[in-house]
Amino acid sequence: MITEAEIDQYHRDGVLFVDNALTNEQLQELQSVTANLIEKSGRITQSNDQYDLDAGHSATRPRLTRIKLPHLLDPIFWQIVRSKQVLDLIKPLINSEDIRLHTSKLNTKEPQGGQAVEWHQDWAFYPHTNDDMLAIGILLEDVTEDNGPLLAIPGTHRGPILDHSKDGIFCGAIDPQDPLFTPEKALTLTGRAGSLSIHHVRTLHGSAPNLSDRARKILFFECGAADAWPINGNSSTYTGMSQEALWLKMQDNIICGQQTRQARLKDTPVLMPLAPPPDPTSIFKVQQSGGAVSAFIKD
Ligand SMILES: O=C(O)CCC(=O)C(=O)O
Repeated sequence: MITEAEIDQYHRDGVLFVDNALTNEQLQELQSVTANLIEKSGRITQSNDQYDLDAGHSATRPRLTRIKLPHLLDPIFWQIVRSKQVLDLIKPLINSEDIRLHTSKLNTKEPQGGQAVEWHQDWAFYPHTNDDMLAIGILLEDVTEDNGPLLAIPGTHRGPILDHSKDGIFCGAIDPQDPLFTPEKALTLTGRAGSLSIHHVRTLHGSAPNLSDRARKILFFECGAADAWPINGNSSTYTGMSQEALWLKMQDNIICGQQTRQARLKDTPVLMPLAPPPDPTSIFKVQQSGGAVSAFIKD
């Protein structure tokens, strides 16, 4: 069960780390399903709607940056996000009984070079009518300083949304020269497999390349209060849908409680993720095609 001190810490810092959050059985099943999905990716040679391939990918040695929308690929992912272990943590943080999944992704950083994720705020990609939203990051393998841990800067969820554009194009990353960027204050979210991190949708975060000889695999569920409605023009799961498709999808994506027609409006800073980058299909493609300047790799 989450403690009052952890709830206060989340509201103060916009980030929380919970050791050993899953049971051994949950972790082992996630690891085994993930290993199968990665093996299957060996059959493809180009990124598609399930996999984002990394340089050097081959049938015998699959290298991925991401398994996309894993909750659509195997029932275990829904079981985990709806489990008591997860709901007992997120309900008090979102402060709602009605919670909807925004999206899921399983980010893999392959040994010796798995890609960096440049510093960003998730809210810059998908602003909603209110910001009672967060990302859960479940560690599927041990995460250490040298295999590309998630880094997050406490308190940034209470500040502005920094500019995530380059030459007028949304590039999904802040400028490392932004005067409001203070990487020296970042927390490094390392821990044992089965632990998880939670960061608020406005918390500034990123991660360095994987320099170790061990893969780094983190399963992310992004979710929020069901009365947070996506703002048209954002880059969300719901972009470009008919009204009917959107309404059905929102109901399908309910984690607990119900989808409401109420949209709760909160005064939050919003910068729309426009103009769109040439390839908006994943954060890696947004950052590459939008021309993001790396904070991790110096020329
Ligand atoms: O995988 C990571 O280290 C960060 C992932 C992330 O922030 C994202 O995909 O939005």
